[in-house]
Amino acid sequence: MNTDLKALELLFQRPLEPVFTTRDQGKTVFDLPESFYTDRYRNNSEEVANRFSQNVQTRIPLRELTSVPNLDFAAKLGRKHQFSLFNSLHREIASQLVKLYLDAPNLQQFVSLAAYTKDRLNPVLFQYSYAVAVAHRPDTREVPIPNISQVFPSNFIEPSAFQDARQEASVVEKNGNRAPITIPDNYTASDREDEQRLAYFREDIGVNSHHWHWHLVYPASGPATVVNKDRRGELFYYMHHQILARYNVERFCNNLKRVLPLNNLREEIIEGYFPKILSSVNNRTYPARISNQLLRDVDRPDGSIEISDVERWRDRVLAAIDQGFVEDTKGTRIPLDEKRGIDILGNLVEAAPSLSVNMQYYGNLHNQGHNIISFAHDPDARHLEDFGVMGDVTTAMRDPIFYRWHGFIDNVFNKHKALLPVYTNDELSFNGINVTYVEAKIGAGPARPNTLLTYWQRSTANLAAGLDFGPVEDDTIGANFRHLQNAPWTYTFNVTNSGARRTATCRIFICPKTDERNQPLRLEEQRLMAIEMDKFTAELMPGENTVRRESTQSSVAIPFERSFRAVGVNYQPTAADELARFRFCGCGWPQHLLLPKGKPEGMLFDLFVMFSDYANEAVAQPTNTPNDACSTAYSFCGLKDKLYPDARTMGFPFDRRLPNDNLTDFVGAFSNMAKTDLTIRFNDKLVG
Ligand code: CUO
Repeated sequence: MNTDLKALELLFQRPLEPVFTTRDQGKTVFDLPESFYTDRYRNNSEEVANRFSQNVQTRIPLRELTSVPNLDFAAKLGRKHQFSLFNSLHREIASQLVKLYLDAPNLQQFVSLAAYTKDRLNPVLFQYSYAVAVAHRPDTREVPIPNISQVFPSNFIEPSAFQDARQEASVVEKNGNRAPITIPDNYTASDREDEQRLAYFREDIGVNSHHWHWHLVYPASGPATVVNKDRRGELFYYMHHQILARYNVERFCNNLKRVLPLNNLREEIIEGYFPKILSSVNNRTYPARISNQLLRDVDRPDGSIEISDVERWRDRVLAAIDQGFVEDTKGTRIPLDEKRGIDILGNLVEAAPSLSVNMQYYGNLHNQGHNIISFAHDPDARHLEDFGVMGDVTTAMRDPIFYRWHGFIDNVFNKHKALLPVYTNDELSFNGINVTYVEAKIGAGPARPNTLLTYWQRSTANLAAGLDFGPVEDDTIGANFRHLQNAPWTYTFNVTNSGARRTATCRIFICPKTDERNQPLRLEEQRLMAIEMDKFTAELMPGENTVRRESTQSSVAIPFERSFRAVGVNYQPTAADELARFRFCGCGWPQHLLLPKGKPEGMLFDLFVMFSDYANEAVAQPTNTPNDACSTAYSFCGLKDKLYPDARTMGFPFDRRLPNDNLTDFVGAFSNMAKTDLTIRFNDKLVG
């Protein structure tokens, strides 16, 4: 790897330490031009440089900047302030910064610019904007972007465990055998709090880093090349819709009823949440929200929001949905039709300023909801408290209120979808294709078909990239934590093709059959909680076909190693294809949560499969470069630098109303579909 690319990689390490400190386990240091030192160190830059040069093996010289940027635009966000992508001011600052990085004329200047700006900006703002730039510059494709949990581990780890890490790091010599630190299983609440039953899902490190990664791949603000991606508004709807479907099903598994969408911002919020994690920038705990908190207007130095604003935007968006069109700034009506309607709505509801058809009128609904909720504990800043976890994409999914707010947002989208025509037979069928058998079975042995297993597992992930304290010059501090796991399985489908060879898209979903009280669900309820498990193309030869697919190949999930990739040069493969795989790979649902937990006594689901005609669904890509090796979780994350690979609307066929009342009739009416009962059994033991 050339030294510029290596320099970029090293700039992700030790986010809170000055740029002149050593990186790469003390082996590497940057040779900085005098002008790069901030005022604090400028007078003794030589001494500082010497101090960090001992035992160094590699020095990476950085060039002078051809033009020194004016960073005044970022001055409003102090170095010790929390940074939030939901805050319009912060987002605007990040957007300018991303533009600055993308505009750097060449790789050397980009490296210098990043190194120069790093210590002059809020560290989270820097890491975010820098990661967006690295992900989008054509000359930085080989640079792996570390997982956010590795850059800012304190946002993910219970602080007492964090303290253990400091101790372990200072006591045990580097390269000695440091014990992994253990994150306790249930640390945010006791079982008096019903919502605690879902803590394993909400506080999962993989879930939260997926969410952060998704918003990194699909930022709402910034240069058009970064923001204006194919179907990003629709994907905003769909990725969050699937999170809600999964969360609701997960609630059934734990005998809790569906999420109550937060339709009324004037009602007390029943759910309290005490996050017990530390802010990375100022070492304070994220503020808590007590139970039965009332939301109030926010009036703070960096922005005001009135609840009535949010209500007005909500009513306008809902009215537009009822009317079937939105109006742009010139008053032109844009229909919310079957294909583009959801994409327009996604960008308008989120809202992405440059993509919303009329931000002035439809406002900033989703983001400002996050903000009002995140300041519930101190809406006018009289206690000088920062935002709670809802204010940050890194941490929002930990809080039960996330799902109530996004439940409301999802309902808005679902209202639009429910007004579209029912799918017709033509749209749903695939003539000549008959699915005769469906099975999901664990492993190759004699396991019982259609019974899948979940259990607890403890794993260790390396979170050392962000441990920038004390004398650590090592990168081997592991965090050991418990998470749900599933036993891998194989799908088998038998398909008869009575015509010529066809290419099909195979779509696999699981739908809950009953609610938390064991009452059967109607198809209209089931379809809104249908969990996408996989989607892939299959060749169907004339006659009998057997289609097999492994659960680990899923188009929604990424493997554990990718959710928790170790970073740093030691881990980096050298072969080109391996290196490609190592790139920006963190977006994707964690494989260990691919399957809902189920119940100890077994919980019944419908396993649904549909083969549809790929000829109607194929997307012609503008270039025929092969897919990026990381583009495997394309259902949720799209393909890197390409168009979304399925021309159907996301969630097809469950995104719209269906012609039947129950799933059995629906599947019975179409030979290209089939279903079977699937049992998910949860073994309440720690395995492996
Ligand atoms: Cu992902 Cu609200 O959009 O958190």
